[in-house]
Parts: sequence; C-alpha cells; structure tokens
Amino acid sequence: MASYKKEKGVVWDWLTTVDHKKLGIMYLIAGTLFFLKAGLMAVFMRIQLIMPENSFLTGQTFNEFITMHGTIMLFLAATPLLFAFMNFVIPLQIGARDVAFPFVNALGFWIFLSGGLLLSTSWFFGGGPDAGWTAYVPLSLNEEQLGLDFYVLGLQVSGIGTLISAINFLVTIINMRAPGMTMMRLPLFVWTSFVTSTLILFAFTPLAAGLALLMLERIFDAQFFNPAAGGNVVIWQHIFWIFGHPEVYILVLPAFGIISEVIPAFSRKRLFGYTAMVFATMIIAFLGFMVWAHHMFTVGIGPVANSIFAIATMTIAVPTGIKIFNWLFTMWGGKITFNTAMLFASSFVPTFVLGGVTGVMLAMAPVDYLYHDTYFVVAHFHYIIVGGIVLALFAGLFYWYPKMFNHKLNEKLGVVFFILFTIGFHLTFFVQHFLGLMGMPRRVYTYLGGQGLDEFNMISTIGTFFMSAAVIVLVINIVYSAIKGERVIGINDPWDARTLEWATPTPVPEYNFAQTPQIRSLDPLFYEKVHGDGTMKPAEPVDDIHMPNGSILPVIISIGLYFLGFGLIMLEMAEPIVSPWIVVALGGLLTFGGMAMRSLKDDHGYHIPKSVVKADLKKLGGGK
Ligand code: HEM
Ligand SMILES: [Cu+2]
Repeated sequence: MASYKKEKGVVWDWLTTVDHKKLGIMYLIAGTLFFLKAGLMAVFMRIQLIMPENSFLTGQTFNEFITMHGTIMLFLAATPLLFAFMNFVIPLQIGARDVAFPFVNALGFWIFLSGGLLLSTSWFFGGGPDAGWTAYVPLSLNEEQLGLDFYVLGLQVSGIGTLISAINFLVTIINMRAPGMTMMRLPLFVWTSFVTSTLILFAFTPLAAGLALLMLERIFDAQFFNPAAGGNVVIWQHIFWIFGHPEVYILVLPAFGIISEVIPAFSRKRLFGYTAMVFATMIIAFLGFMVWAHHMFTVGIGPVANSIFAIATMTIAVPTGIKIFNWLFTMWGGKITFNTAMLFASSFVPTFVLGGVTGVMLAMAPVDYLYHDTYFVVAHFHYIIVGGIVLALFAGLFYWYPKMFNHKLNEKLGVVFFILFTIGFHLTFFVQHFLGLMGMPRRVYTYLGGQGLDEFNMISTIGTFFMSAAVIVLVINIVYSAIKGERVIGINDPWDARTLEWATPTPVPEYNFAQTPQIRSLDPLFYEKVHGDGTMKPAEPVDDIHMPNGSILPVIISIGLYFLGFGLIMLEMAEPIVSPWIVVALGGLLTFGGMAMRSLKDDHGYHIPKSVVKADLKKLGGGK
C-alpha cells in the first residue's frame, strides 16, 4: 500500500520524523528519563537528611544535587512532559493535520535534548553546577566549578528549543484550526497551551539575556555583576525572577488545562464557566509578570516596592480561585467515574489549594522575613509543583495514554500507584511546613540533632520512599500494560469523551483527519453525539493529502549546538585536549551548515494519494 513513499528503518524513521504525534512520544520518553534522574537525586538528598549529621552525601555533592534536581525537574522534566501532551494533543484537538511548522517542531525537540545532555555532561568534568537552580551571583561566578558553565550553556541551548517550539504552538493555534473551531470553542487545554506559549515567548527571552550576561562574565571576564567595576549583583536576581516567576505559570497553566479536560470527561458534564476559565487564564498570565520581586522581599528593595509586589501577588489568588470553584462546580452533580485519571485530577484540586494558601502566606512581605529560605518555602513550591503539575501530568498520562499507545494503562495498578503516591507526597512535604517554621533553612546538607527537627525529617524521608515505590508501580504498569493492557485499536473514543482528539481513529493515522472536520460547537464530539450521529461531519471532500518530508537536519543542527556550547565551556578548562575554538568552529559548521542546507534546498513534501486515504477511511471508519 505504502508505495507513495519509501519505507525507512525504525531508528531512522524516529530520528528524522517531523510528525507531531511521534515527537510527542519522544518528549514523553525524554522527559520521563530526566524525571527519573532528578527524582533519584531527590531520594539521595532525603536519605542524607533522614537523621542529623548524616554523612551519606558530602556538602558539595548535596549542593550539586539540589541544583541539578531543581534545574532538571523544571527545564528538562516538567516542561518536556507538558510539551509531550501539547504536541500530541493540540493538533488533534483543533482538527489539524500537524503543527504549523513540523520541521521546526522536530528542531525544537532535538535542541532541547542536546541542551539537556550538555547540562548533564557536567558530571564528567568535575561535577554539576552547585549554586542552586537560581544561580545567584556572586555564588555562580565561582570559576573553579566548571559545572556552572554547563548550567549556563546547557540552559541556553535547551532554551532555544523551548522557545521555537512555543512559537510553533502559537502559530499552530492561530492558523491551523479546523473550520468552525473559533477561539472561544478551543478546548481549555489548547487555550492554556496558547497562553503558556506566550509566556515562554516573553519569559525565556529575558532568561536567554541573563544567561548570556552570566556567560560573558564567567568565560569572557565581563564585569556586569561586579560592584567594584560599576556592576550590580541584585540585577541578576531581577533578570532571573522576571523569567523565574512566569516560569511557574508556564508549567502550571497547561496543568490547569489538563485538569480542565479530565474533570468534565469523567464528570460527564461540560466544563463549568468556560469563558471565565479562559479569562482567568489570561489574567493569571498577565499578573504572573507583575510579581517577580516577591522572591526578593529580603534583599532590601524597600517597603514601598515590597508592598506593591505583595499586593500584586495576592491578587493572583482571585483568578486562581475562580478556576478552583469552576472545577468544583463541574464535578457538582456530575456522574463521576473515579478511575485513575480522575483520582489524580480531583485530588489535584485540594492539594493545589494548599500550595496556593501557603503562597499567599509567603506573599506577606513582613512575614516572609520569617519564612525566607526555610523549608516552608520548599514545602510551598513542592505543593504547587508536585501537587499541581505532577498530579496533572499523571492525570493526563492515564487519560491520553490510549490515544498515544493504543492500549490503556491498567486501572488496578493505577489506583495502587495513586494511593502510594498520595500518601508519600503528603508525608514528605506536609511536615516540611513545620520544619520551616521551626527554622530549618533550605539548601543545607545536614543539621544538628536535638533541635526538634529529627522526627519530621525522618517522616519526610519515609514519605519519599513511598513516592519511589509509587513510581516503581507506575513503571511496572507501563510494562505490564504494553504486554497485557486493554487494547483500544479500532475504538476511537474509549472514555466516551467530549473533545475532537477522540474523533480520530486509533491508532491515529499519520495525517490525523482523512477529511478536515466541521466544528459546530464547544466540545465538538459530544455535540455530534447529542445532535448528530456521533461522528464529525467533514468540511472537505476526500482528496490527496499533503504531508511534510522527514529530515535529519534537526539532529545535525542540534549536535552542532551541543559542540558550540561545549567548545565555549572548554575555554574555561585548564588543559583542554584540543583547542576550544576548533570545537566551536566545528559546532558552528554543523549548525549553520544545517540551517543553510534547509534554506537552500527546496523541500515540497509529498502527497498521500486519494486512493490510499479512501482505503484507510473504509478500513478505519469515520467516527465511532
Ligand atoms: C517528587 C518528589 C520530590 C522530592 C522528594 C523532592 C525533593 C527535593 C529536595 C530534598 C530539595 C532540596 C531542598 C532544599 O534543600 O532547598 C528540592 C528542591 C527543589 N525541587 Fe524538588 N523534589 C521532588 C519533586 C520535584 C519536582 C517534580 C520539581 C519540579 C518540577 C521539583 C523542583 C525543585 C526545585 C526547583 C528545587 C529547588 C532547588 C534549589 O534550591 O535550587 N522537585 N526538592
Ligand atoms: Cu514567584
């Protein structure tokens, strides 16, 4: 059948693919591996803290683990895991055949990965960065620690990938919607992804600028942060948090989006207050840029600035509260199915509220003098990050898994996973509120006994063991379900859900929709179930389908960027084996050569002939 294009080997196929569904799966795998790596570091840190004056890790290793754990979790685990769902789901939910720029999509993935690997290479050159994920100067100017150069360049490279992927999502959502899919009919997950992409656009650019300054300072002896030369130390904190606070919303908004898909699907009700949800998302995003100095209350920016930022921060509770109530009202009176996805989605709500409440507590500038840099902060942001983002990721995983992999995850193992994780999570992080209030500082590798800290630290570490057990159950579930899980091949809509991705055949053909669907309402599939025959109406006749060609250039361009970054880092090495500039030149050649090839060689893609599309339609059927 597939004579219209050449058959390729499996590995080559995945290396060169520009298919948003395959890239989604690749993000999922890469993000999961980074998640496991950073999770393991967390376990090691908690083992170190299980009792006073433990010597499991040295202080130096502990600092490196803190920094790498935080950095990896945020940039290389949470972001790509959300991108996995955004990639897989957005085109399906808006009725598109792919993203706007499939090549750029592949490029974004490979650049993110090469940046992540560059950061991880630091382990082979004297250890990871050790100045915290915030890399405050002057701590991060320590020339001895090469790991900090890997931090600067690894994040710079992976940030380029994240940035271009976000631009791609923006263009996709603006331009690629099927007929009738107006902005106010977009599923909430698409809306939140759209707003998050905007945030990435405006937040990753200051980060790139900040990292560039730090690179110039570290490698080329600039003096931006040196007060003796007219520089300024606090400026780094401003630049970093102008990126850093929006970063929290970059992660949590798509998580809100996932929750807003899962709760209606399993409550068998439309999302309550759709319009309010959309505007609350935008307001949160806007306010997210107005509050960065709440991380700097104790720096000495003065009572006026502190007050303004305190009040701005507290106002974010309003749109967030709107969302919380809307989720509750969606469940209210619904016919709720408590499967694993819904368990995670519904437990997200109270858990996230707890993180939000401590957030408002931290926003009170005078009281922050008490909390600042204590375990109270660690408890707060893990309630947001794990209790919010990670729970949503798990909900999304169980929800979209059948569409992505053609079988469901096992529900029994899923529930065991949920229970273990929930127990472990609260054991680990709830007691840290008390540790913080009792004065235990964060980022310390040990503490003295007999200060009332011993028991809570013990409990916290035991909680981590529960969470580790939970993750092992999840891995078992994935393997078991791949072999024995309930197959959904030929079943388009296993959850009896509402949105358009469930109108595509399972497995999803590479072109997604044989005919672009006509959208008649919000929750388009549900609408057709009630008002039509349960299948989407086509908006076009069956015809040849234009598809983009795969390309190896994204991989080559990304390898080039790895070497460009590595070469610059070599400038800081005492005795590099080859001249750093040779490595920089080689990297530049690969990157710019790859870009030139892409620009100079025409690539018109190929067509899937009408006859093949027709045959597929007959075999796979239209809707349910
Ligand atoms: C799920 C289990 C997790 C455990 C047991 C855990 C544990 C820890 C520990 C022990 C620290 C060091 C605290 C300190 O001394 O300041 C830490 C810091 C941190 N964690 Fe986690 N963590 C987990 C998940 C996550 C996730 C999912 C993310 C983000 C997506 C995350 C982001 C961070 C960040 C940003 C820091 C601050 C790093 C720094 O101070 O530079 N953590 N975590
Ligand atoms: Cu903030």
